[in-house]
Amino acid sequence: MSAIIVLGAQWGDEGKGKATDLLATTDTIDFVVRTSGGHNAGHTIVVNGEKYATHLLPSGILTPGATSVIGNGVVVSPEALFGEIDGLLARGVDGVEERLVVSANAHVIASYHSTIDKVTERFLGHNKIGTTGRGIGPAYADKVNRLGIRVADLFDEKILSAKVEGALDVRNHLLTKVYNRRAVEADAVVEELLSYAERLRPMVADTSLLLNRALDDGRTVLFEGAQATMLDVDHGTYPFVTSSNPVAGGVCVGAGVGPSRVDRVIGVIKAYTTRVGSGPFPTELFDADGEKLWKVGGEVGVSTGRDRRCGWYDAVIARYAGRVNGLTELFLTKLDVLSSWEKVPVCVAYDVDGVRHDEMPMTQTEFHHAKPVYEHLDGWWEDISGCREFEDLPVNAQRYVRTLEEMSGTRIWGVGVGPGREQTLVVP
Ligand code: 2SA
Ligand code: GDP
Ligand code: MG
Repeated sequence: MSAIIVLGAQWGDEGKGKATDLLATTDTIDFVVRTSGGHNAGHTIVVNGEKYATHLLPSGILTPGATSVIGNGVVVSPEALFGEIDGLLARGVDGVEERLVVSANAHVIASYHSTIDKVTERFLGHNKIGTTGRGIGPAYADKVNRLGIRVADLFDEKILSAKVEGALDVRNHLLTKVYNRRAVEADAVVEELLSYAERLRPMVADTSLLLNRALDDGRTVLFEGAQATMLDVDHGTYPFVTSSNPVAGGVCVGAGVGPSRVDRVIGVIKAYTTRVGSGPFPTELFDADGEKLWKVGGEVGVSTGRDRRCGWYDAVIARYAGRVNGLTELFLTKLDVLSSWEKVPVCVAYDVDGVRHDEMPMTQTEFHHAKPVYEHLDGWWEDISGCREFEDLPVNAQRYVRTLEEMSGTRIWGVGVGPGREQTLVVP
């Protein structure tokens, strides 16, 4: 039995898609499972120079022989799901629907959720979260408010109509009275959701049962995180977070698998830091270095095309992610982006109003005031994208990895030196 969690250790876009894909192609992985978030995610996989992006689908959909699972903790837009499936089929990826299983208990994102997401952001103005506008927050809010629609509801028109009407009683009040928008018609929503039901039906199952049985049978299950630790609704930079729990504990909830079954928890972390959307970011750069990281790293959102904010590596965040997730390993990506700096600053602590914090401050107010305390590590000039062994790296790049490992408190098992599947080194 082997259950492996791959999750984001920073603010997302660390290269989880590549890490998942790499594991799925080097080990025999039977199931790749999404457990939180929805089509707000954007995971890039580069296979033989060809680029794929998955959003709602697990990256494992590109691995022949692996079954992809959308767990109960995910919020599913049927429109986005079939759009993504059709996109892959059009590119010649075979058997997508046959290799996909969707939890009957996953919640559904309907068009009114994205409408509410977008108007709420407009209403918030300068205080906006910078969401992807995909309806993620409103769908999770309905779930917690017990106003949600679950995948299983699409197969019973009577129940579906009653639930949509119940949800819209509440949501239309907000739309018409607070946001001054037109009410959403329940019939149109029901009709739209029913239009997906027959195509969806063969994929729907009790995914918790499926995964637990698979683990009982000694199969290997890879849980692919979406978003990241610092975007977690409990452990992230609240309220500038997504509305789910991307941390390791959330994986168990979102899959219906107990924590005692998990063998490895791998945190994917960039050799620097990025963030998309609003919220505090202590090591953010507003100078030529930030511009260079953005440009060389190609830091543009995979789902929305938004520019990502860039900054140096933050070891305080790495330690925090190690702690709240119980990380067993780190996978360090994009080391190649750092070639050609004389010195590379790394944040080792924060200065909060004159007080040094070696660990994450307790409150968000303190975190908003955190100024990075840097150590400056020696850089390197060589292009490392062709390196395939750790020893092939320039000495200063090796030292950078070893120092990050020490500062972060978690063993680094792999390093990415380019977007391709093969551009990876194993750290001895
Ligand atoms: P939401 O839409 O409610 O989840 O937004 C809330 C916050 O979560 C952030 N968020 C993300 N951050 C990084 N990457 C994400 N996925 C896409 C990508 C993002 C894109 O892979 O590039 O294309 O813009 C992602 N999804 C959500 C979001 O920026 C808000 O800060
Ligand atoms: P995810 O959301 O964590 O799966 O990450 P994204 O796909 O949103 O963003 C990561 C980006 O970095 C993608 O464009 C990847 O192709 C790219 N990438 C991943 N690992 C590496 C690496 O080691 N080096 C470089 N240069 N790019 C990488
Ligand atoms: Mg991403």
